[in-house]
Amino acid sequence: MSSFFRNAIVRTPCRNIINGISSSSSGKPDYSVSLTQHSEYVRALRECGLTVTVLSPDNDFPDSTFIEDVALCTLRCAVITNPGAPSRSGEIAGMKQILYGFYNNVEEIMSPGTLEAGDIMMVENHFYIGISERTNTSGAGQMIRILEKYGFTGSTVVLSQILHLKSGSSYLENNNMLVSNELANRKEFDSFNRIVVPDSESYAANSVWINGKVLVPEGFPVTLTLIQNAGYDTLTLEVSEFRKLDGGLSCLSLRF
Ligand code: CIR
Repeated sequence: MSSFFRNAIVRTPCRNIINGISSSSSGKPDYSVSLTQHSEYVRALRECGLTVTVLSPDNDFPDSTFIEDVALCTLRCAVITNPGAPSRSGEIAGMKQILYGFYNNVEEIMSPGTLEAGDIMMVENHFYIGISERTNTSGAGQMIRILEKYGFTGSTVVLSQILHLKSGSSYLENNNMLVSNELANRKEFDSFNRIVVPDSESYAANSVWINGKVLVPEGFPVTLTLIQNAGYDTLTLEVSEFRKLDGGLSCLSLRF
């Protein structure tokens, strides 16, 4: 059965976004264009039926618009993470109070565990957790124990090239999984119908299923067609400024 989402939390980009972490050579994001792209994103979330809570920009943290990384929001509990990037660890401040507005149960990942929730892909009641430069085995182990307390299960997927697990994969419900080549032949995902994104469009492996629609980044026509051919309604969004910081569509919201 597909998950149905009602809420999203986003954080407006801050002026300091130009100093966000980046491995790309495509230059710094343009702050004002990032604001426009972000408000289009919020509009798309609303179009998918979500009630969107928009948090104020936090100029102390250049990457704070990538709010997906600081919490995991499930249907039964929320978990505040412990980001592995030192410049992002303070982004969790204030999240507890915000999440208690939606949940009775808010758990936390503790050091030495690190975890960024871009590394977590929810597939019904199971959560795949990427072990990456940002998420270590202690963080993943803590997360799995927390999830088990709430009747969920979790397992790890060791990554070598991508930033986060969801930089290279997206679960589109109905057993369909969009994957980049790095993840296409992983035995962990053998049982899924894998839609493989061509290398030239690997960024589009981070697309987002929301209540029957799939949000796809603008400019990746092959992937868009693959998703449409699998039977989905799609919505494309320009996210060039977030891409300059290795961020994708999923990173910009918590959806639950
Ligand atoms: C970072 O390196 O942390 C940010 N510039 C991008 C985070 C992207 N988040 C995600 O994939 N969930």
